[in-house]
Amino acid sequence: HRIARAKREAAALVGASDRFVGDRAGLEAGFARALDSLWMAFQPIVHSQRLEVKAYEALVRTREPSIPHPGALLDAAATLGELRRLGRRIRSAVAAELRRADPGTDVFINLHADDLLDDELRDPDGELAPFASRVVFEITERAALAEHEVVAGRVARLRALGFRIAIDDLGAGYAGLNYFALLSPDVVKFDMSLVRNVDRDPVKHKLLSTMAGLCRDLGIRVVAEGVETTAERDAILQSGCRWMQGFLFARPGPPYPPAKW
Ligand code: G
Ligand code: MN
Repeated sequence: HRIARAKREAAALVGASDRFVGDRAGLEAGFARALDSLWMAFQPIVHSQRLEVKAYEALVRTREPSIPHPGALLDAAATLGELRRLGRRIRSAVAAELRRADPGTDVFINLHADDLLDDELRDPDGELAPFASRVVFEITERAALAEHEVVAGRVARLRALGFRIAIDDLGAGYAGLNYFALLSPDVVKFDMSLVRNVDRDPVKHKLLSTMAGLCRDLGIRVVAEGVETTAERDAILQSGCRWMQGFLFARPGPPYPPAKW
């Protein structure tokens, strides 16, 4: 019985690795096509009282059907060990847009934890360096960061080059508050899970007000993400957060979508 089970397990393992090898070639080809067809969508970040577009977040998109959304693109890059290549391609695409047509606002760019360890990121001759004073790198608390001293050193170097740092997706349910101490962020973005129905949820409202107050005391700017309704917008304003992003104002689109109210 034990031998039979071992054989079954061995067969399953061999089968699985065969499948992996087959898929890998397909994945590599799909990923290469995704990189070739990569483009950047932009979504406005608005000051919802002054009705001004304050910044744009750059969001990666591809035209490759086998990699239908940014999450799949990041998964493919992680599986293939190509995260840094993807990060470079994204930053290069943003820089190309800024050279082609400069929105004249700040631009927020998502970093993967792995990008922080890429030397290209802190190259003073890098493509984004000329725009450093207007670039804010978003670091999600979803990503596990490397050793904290390493991260702190890399972030300090980015600051020395003039870049700013944002904590992305705060409140999405991952470890988070320690990132305040680690990254000393210039900006904090509240996750849309905190924003959704905040007008009808007193706990979310209290959380947003408290976090917005803490950030104000620390001199950190706050942005509420994923705002979809005017009721959410008004509740967020009441909580003391003025900068917002979401479908209510504009969907992400080719550079540079205007905002509506
Ligand atoms: O993790 P990050 O905050 O970078 O994710 C931004 C994503 O959220 C983008 O893919 C964008 O398309 C999406 N998004 C932006 N605004 C809204 C919104 O109002 N509602 C929803 N459901 N998604 C949004
Ligand atoms: Mn983001």
